[in-house]
Amino acid sequence: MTMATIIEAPLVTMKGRIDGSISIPMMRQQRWTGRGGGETTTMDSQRRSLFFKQEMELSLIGLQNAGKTSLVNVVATGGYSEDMIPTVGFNMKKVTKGNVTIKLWDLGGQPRFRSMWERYCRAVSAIVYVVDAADHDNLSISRSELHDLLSKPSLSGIPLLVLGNKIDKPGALSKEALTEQMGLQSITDREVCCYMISCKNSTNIDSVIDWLIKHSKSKS
Ligand SMILES: Nc1nc2c(ncn2[C@@H]2O[C@H](COP(=O)(O)OP(=O)(O)OP(=O)(O)O)[C@@H](O)[C@H]2O)c(=O)[nH]1
Ligand SMILES: [Mg+2]
Repeated sequence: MTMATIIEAPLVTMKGRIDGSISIPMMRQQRWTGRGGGETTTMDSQRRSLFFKQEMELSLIGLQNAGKTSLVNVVATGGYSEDMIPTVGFNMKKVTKGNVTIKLWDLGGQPRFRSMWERYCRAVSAIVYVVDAADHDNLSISRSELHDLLSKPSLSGIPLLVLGNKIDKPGALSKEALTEQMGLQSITDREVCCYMISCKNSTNIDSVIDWLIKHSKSKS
């Protein structure tokens, strides 16, 4: 897997976000002007697209222990650890893949943080919902939290990527079973995609990255 650039943003506070003082654009494009002043006028559209920097924002949500922070780490650096600290509030990381910069809001999944999920999903290009596919006991809670979130009018139409994580574990659900138990077929008001992944073994992480890049480009 290619290495990525990570930029931490410790100055973004939860208070600042909640009171609206930090605005989050859905997508920004920055034109590369080249060294010579006249170069952009002679580029054909295909060449010019190579020099556009694209940026997208995503929110990662799902119950605690699903593997959201592990996913951020594996996408950003390929690194994986068993020894993770539960996310308190949220973390933000920027990951650059080619000419696409992805701003990832990694939200805490404990019950006390779930009420803020909606606020962090409002302006994103896609919602990534992570499920522990081997944790049968918590699937129905995960399903109802997902459907509650998607019922918010502010989030209508935002594409959804559901990731069944931990498929390295014995007893992990198949994609068909996860799709059924999470009620994904009943979601008809937006694009929905599902991959089964393992952060531990890096299974299908490249497919996830491809999906994310594709969705940043389709919005440009
Ligand atoms: N077996 C296995 N364990 C995993 C996998 N991904 C994550 N884990 C483990 O699951 C635990 C929780 O991972 P986190 O990434 O902290 O989960 P989280 O969703 O960020 O949790 P919160 O921050 O509390 O919402 C850690 O012990 C990880 O090592 C995986 O693919 N396979
Ligand atoms: Mg976390």
